[in-house]
Amino acid sequence: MSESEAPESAASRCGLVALIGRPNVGKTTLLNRLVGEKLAATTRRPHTTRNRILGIVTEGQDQIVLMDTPGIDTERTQLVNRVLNRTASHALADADLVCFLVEAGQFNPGDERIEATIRDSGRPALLVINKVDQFRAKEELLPFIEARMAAFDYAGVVPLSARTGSNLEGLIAEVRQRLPQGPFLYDPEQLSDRPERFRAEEMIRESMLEHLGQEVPYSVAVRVEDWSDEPRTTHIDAVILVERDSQKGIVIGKGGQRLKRIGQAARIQLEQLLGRKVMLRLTVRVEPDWTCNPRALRELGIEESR
Ligand SMILES: Nc1nc2c(ncn2[C@@H]2O[C@H](COP(=O)(O)OP(=O)(O)OP(=O)(O)O)[C@@H](O)[C@H]2O)c(=O)[nH]1
Ligand SMILES: [Mg+2]
Repeated sequence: MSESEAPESAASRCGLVALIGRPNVGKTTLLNRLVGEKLAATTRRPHTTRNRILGIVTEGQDQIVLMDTPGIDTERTQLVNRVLNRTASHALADADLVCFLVEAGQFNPGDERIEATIRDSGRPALLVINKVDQFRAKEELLPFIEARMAAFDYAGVVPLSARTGSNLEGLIAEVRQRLPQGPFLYDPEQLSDRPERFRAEEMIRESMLEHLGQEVPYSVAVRVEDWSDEPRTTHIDAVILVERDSQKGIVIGKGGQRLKRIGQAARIQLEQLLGRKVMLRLTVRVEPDWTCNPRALRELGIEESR
């Protein structure tokens, strides 16, 4: 910290905290919980998160800037996956502290590779053991923790449940202790670096993934094309992008029924987000092989900007 900084910032602490882990371990659920608002989509499916998303938690003199990241999957080689992995590793490089999320009682080769990457990064890391609510044999958690501590010198271990919210305060306390001194990076009122439009796209995408079976892979994207706030209602036009005609048919469903349900569920979430009535119009468009196209990835905001 430079000596010219205002004295009132001298006591404050602020740090970048990366949420890193395999797909589907609950990183975004944890982010939304810690911030107290739904910032980004969470689903049962792996590869839900596509971008680095900041969530900001300010308590007293401390500001925690959480970086949610796409789940790291080193087995897939498709362009979109390479981009997602890169986004996660850049977040790791920028972090003051890493929260390495794993699922209680599970540690597979994917986790091992991520642990090795964290070790190589030289960043201090907390092992965050999520989903303890569904881990019945709680006494088995101890050997699990011991094995991890033997493998890597974690700064701390925090078992919690992002879904039920149990022991979130334990994580906050561990993180706060390790924040570097420095001025806040964001206004204390601010919760995210993402505009409402992004959050709206995430809610539509979440609704879509929840209403689709396994037949449409995660290669769907949502883009809000028009947004107008009128006195009583917000009108939102959004496009759902798929890669193939067959996928378009699946998203629309028989007689348009599925698309209608996707829209209804998303509208309810959007009305909660905006606190007003929403008219949502959804269209499905085919953009062939967008997950392999660097330009399309950039246009969708998936190729990161640092
Ligand atoms: N039982 C239980 N389920 C959880 C918990 N936290 C998250 N989940 C579920 O795990 C699934 C994945 O959650 P996400 O938050 O989308 O996981 P993620 O790590 O962000 O996944 P990617 O974005 O794909 O990397 C969802 O179905 C969540 O509801 C938890 O504490 N307990
Ligand atoms: Mg996620």
